[in-house]
This record gives sequence, C-alpha cells and structure tokens, in this order.
Amino acid sequence: MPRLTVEAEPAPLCVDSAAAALIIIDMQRDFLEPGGFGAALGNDVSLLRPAVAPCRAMLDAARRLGMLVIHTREGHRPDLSDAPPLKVERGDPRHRIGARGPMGRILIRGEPGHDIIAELYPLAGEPVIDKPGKGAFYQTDLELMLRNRGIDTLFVAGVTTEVCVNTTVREANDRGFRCIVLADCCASYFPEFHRAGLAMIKAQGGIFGSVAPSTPLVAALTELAARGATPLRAVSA
Ligand code: C5J
Repeated sequence: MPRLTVEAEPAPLCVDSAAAALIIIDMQRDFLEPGGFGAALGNDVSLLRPAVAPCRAMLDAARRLGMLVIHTREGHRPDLSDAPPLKVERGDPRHRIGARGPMGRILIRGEPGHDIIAELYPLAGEPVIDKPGKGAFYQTDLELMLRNRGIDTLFVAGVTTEVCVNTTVREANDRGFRCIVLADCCASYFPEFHRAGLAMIKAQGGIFGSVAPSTPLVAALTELAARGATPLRAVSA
C-alpha cells in the first residue's frame, strides 16, 4: 500500500494514499473574482489569489497519482428554496444572494459566478459537490461518497479558511475523517482569520485535524506517481 509521511502539525502523519482524497472547497468565481459574492460583501477578493497556484500544483499532483479529487461549490437553487431566509436577507439588498451582478445572479447554481475558476476547473469524472451551506457534509452526499470509496483522510484546500474550510473540517472530524489542511492552499479575506483558522484546527493536539504545507506533499505525491504507485483501491465493477 503506498504510504506517505506528511510533515504536519501538530505531529507528522503516516497516510495511506489509497485511502486519501483531495477536497478543494469553493474555489468559485463568486469568491475569487470581482463582482461576485465575496466582493458584494465588501471584501478584497485579490487576497484569495495566493492560494490558486499551490492548489493547482496539488491538484496536478493528485491527478497524476489518480487520487480522488472532489470539488465543492457553495450556492443555491434559482428559486432560493434551499436558502435559509436569514442567509439571504443579510447585507445590502442590491448585493444579496440571488441579486443580479456582473457574473449573473449571486451564488446561484448555473450562473457564471457560481462556477469554479478556470485554473482549477474540474475534469470529467471528478465529483463536484453542490452545497447549500458552509460545510461540505451538510445536506450533501459527500460522506456517502467517501465511505463508498474507503476514504479516511482528506487533504483540504480552498476558501475561505475560517468559513467553509473550517466548517467542513469540523464536520469531517466529527464523522471520523482525518483532515490535513494545506495551509498555503487556503486563504481568507482576513489574513488574521486565516492564521487563527489554521491555529484552531491544529491546537490541543490537533483537535479538529492537522495543518501542513503543500510543497513537500506535492513532491511526495509526484515521487509516488513516478514510481508507478496507484492509490486507487480496487472497486468491483
Ligand atoms: C463564505 C466560503 N465565505 N466558501 N464561504 O461565505 O467560505
């Protein structure tokens, strides 16, 4: 079984790559590009850009190895029937969820802004989880998908560190999945929240999970792929 040592905090981990998946949270135009949901909330969306290149390197490495890659998108049905009124009613009515913006209706499934940024666009066959909330397990089939494939470890990337990344990690932790959050593959509109979000995960012996830099992991995955290791567990046809 191809095993990896991950130099994570609070402690190094030994991971069975066949039981690991990469999950990329909400790298959507609505959060990363001007005119979307993130900008409508008054944020400087350029603060999320530094996570894109490390995410791409990690995505390429995972794909080379054949590791399961899962993408998530936060968003709602066009009729907003899956959006809690409290969430919709927050903020300036001109820029609320469902309002029209330069990338279509804000945070609505099927609109250009809801889509994943071009640099990290999913390949055919990579599951995309559409989630109505911050956590990727809430009202989705993510848990079923992971259990069916024997996944016990998640490499977590995406935005924003303290919102959808943290919520997903906490949900995963409660369900018994080990999370390794890739620090440089995550970002926040608030640099101090990014730092605090990572610190909260790895504190107290890794109370929600672990935190690691992506570069050594990308190198390790690349080496595994070069050795011809296949991380995919056999699944019956
Ligand atoms: C936010 C997210 N920030 N993907 N969503 O509302 O973190």
